[in-house]
Amino acid sequence: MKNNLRTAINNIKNNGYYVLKNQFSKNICKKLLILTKEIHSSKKNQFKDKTYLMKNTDAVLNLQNKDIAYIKALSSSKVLEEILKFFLNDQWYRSLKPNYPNYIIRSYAARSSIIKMPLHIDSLIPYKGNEVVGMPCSIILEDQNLDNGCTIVKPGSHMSGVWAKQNSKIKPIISKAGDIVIWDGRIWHGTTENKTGNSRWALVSNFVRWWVKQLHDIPKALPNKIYKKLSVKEKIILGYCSYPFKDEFEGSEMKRGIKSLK
Ligand SMILES: O=C(O)CCC(=O)C(=O)O
Ligand SMILES: [Fe+2]
Repeated sequence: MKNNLRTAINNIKNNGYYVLKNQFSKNICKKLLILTKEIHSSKKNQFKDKTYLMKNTDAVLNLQNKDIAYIKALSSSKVLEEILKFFLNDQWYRSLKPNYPNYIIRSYAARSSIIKMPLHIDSLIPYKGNEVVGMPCSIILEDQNLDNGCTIVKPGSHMSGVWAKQNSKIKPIISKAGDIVIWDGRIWHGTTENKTGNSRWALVSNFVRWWVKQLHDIPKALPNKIYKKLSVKEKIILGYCSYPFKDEFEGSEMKRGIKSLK
């Protein structure tokens, strides 16, 4: 295993998070930032039912439906793919070779901080043990610091087996545009308040095991013109090899291989 991959994996195991530095060029970050700001301020971004954690933030949901560039950003970092395969690939998923991912994304949204985000976990339940069910990733589009709503974590809390407690001693993650911040979904985390009046955009995806329910019906909703541009790996991570069939006449295998893809 390469040194940088081993360092990332050990940090995630021990502390619950890691920052992958310089994964995107300034140019790509700028393009994604402009695109995100445009979509966010357009009428098309009005949506229903903002959740507890998202109601007080600026957000664009389901980035995979908006522009292929968001999907290419998710799949372009080789080291990220190796980390995710290490933690999230199901070794009993035999119809895909181990060099393919078999994990999927649960959600993919752009987020800019306003008020502080309460400490929470993304893993749906807290539990102890070595198996990881989900790993959120934040592609940083604007430098983050204590004043503009950076991500904060309680190191080691992924192993606590309990729900996040507010007023915990936290560590700010100071990151730069182009970095990817990745964490074990069990870690207690949130953000500081953004006091600057400027935006703090990041693209937050939640990578999960193939059997976790997606926030929206990602395979059904993806525009065909975007589907046509996807690689096999991208189809897998959006859920096309493992979404539930309608009934037994459509099929019964959930862990499908690439031959099942249209
Ligand atoms: O925006 C961030 O830094 C954290 C986002 C987050 O924790 C979430 O969306 O669940
Ligand atoms: Fe979160």
